Amino acid sequence: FVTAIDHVGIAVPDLDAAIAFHTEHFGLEVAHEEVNEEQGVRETMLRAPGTAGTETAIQLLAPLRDDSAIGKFLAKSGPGLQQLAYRVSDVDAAAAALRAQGLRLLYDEAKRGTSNSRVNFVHPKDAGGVLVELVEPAKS
Ligand code: V0V
Repeated sequence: FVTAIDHVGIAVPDLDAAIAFHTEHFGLEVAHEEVNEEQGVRETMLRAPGTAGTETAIQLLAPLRDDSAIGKFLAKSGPGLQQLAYRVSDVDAAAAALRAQGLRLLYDEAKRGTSNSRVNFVHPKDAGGVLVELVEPAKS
């Protein structure tokens, strides 16, 4: 049910500094920015030039609050890779299939993700130490 690697998420303490780093050193381009209050993040999607929203993105995640998922991650692990996100066509079906295989999903119901996507997560302890996000993009 995975159709693509949607994005890789990096926890950063300073979003503007991280955007500058990835654009200046690697030539990535800012594709999207938003604040997700529920998740406690300010986030930016970066893409390689010319990939027009189809290729894997880099998601920079800065905390709005110390007690958010990213705030806690930064306090414990410091800046760095925080999540791997798989694109799926139906997040509810994907979550149900993985639950049936014995993996723990973080949410009973999918929550709102970037650009009105619907998201859920596999607990990192059930996925080889990697926080795996499942992303169902908004229907265009
Ligand atoms: C925690 N652990 C991780 C981890 N976060 N391991 C790998 N990758 C991560 N990102 C480890 C942690 O070191 C502990 O290991 C263990 O998991 C349990 O940690 P915990 O202290 O019990 O739990 P917390 O409070 O650190 O929470 C971890 C979880 C939390 C994964 C439950 O971060 C969460 O709810 N994440 C989902 C939401 C999220 O990440 N939102 C921000 C992005 P030891 O010490 O026991 O060995 S929002 C987003 O991606 C959006 C909007 C989008 O893409 O659209």
